[in-house]
Amino acid sequence: MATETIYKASTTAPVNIAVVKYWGKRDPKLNLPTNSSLSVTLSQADLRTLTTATCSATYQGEDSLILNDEPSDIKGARTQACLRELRARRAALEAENSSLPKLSTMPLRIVSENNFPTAAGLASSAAGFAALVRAIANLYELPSSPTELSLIARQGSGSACRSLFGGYVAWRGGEQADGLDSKAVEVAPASHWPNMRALILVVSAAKKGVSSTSGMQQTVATSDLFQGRIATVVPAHMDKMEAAIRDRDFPAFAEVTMKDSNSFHACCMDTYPPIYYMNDVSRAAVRAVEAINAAAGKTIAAYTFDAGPNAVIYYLEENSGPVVGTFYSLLQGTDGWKDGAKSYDSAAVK
Ligand code: 2P0
Repeated sequence: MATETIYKASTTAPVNIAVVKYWGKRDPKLNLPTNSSLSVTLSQADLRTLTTATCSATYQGEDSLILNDEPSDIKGARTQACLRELRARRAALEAENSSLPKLSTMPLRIVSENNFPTAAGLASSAAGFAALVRAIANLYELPSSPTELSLIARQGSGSACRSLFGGYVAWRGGEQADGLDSKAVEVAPASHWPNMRALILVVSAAKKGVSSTSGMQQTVATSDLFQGRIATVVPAHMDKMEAAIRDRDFPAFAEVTMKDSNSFHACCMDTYPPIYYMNDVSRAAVRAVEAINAAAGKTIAAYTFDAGPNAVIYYLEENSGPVVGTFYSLLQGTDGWKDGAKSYDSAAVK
């Protein structure tokens, strides 16, 4: 019988690492940012979330979420906002076409897993919310483009809106109070600059001391430096970064990447009380990149750091030898560099 059918859809979503950082909300409820941002999507072969969504009239009780084999909270306001939006879109389709099964009224069961340790200190919320939104959109057969889905994923986690695309992705911050212009767009497909690579150095797998959500709100409320960042620094970085990607100009890409990371961490330190995400090993990684570039006589590596001490080093595949090899040998002598530090070498845009 049709009522016993279990409807099912699966999808994967990649991790993205910003080269112009999102930090600051102008509307915490709708998750609207103070500034635009831009990221590079990492290869799904290395780092991705796989999510399966099912629904059935035979399911009892409420919606449920299993994350990496553990029951997880689905009641959070952010997850609920995504589910509400997806259900409303499905209900609209069902209202237009009465022959469609009423999936919008059925309990959802969502199962999600990462192919990298959640505790690796890598941002998992971006891939997680992107996969959740796309899996349910597929289940509901919504005729939505990645950009339309980015409007929903953004409400789960800001950076998630950028994980609906591969390649080089901008999140246009937008100006409207309703957030309908705050969405992700593709700047260039992966194939445009396919030799981009990312080396991820997991300095610490510990959960971060100050969450991004609360850290960025403290920065918005207390940092004077931040006002300059959103007024002039980020708009200039967005323009330069889009030109660097268009021209496949690695030195320009690298300079903006490193300066934007520095600007973001400077604003964290200018937050009152200050927020320190980078540690001694992070700083040693900065110096190692500087040494690699000095030895090469040109910029062949770029560092960036998110809301934690882990380093992401961007470089081009043809420079793997001097970048990856030298990076490890330079860090070996660093205090705090532990055998436990792990790295993922990922095609950034496959
Ligand atoms: C980014 N980060 O652009 C920046 C750089 C961290 C540093 O996006 O509150 O987890 O869920 O919207 O997306 C981390 O912030 O924050 C982040 P919420 P999210 O990748």
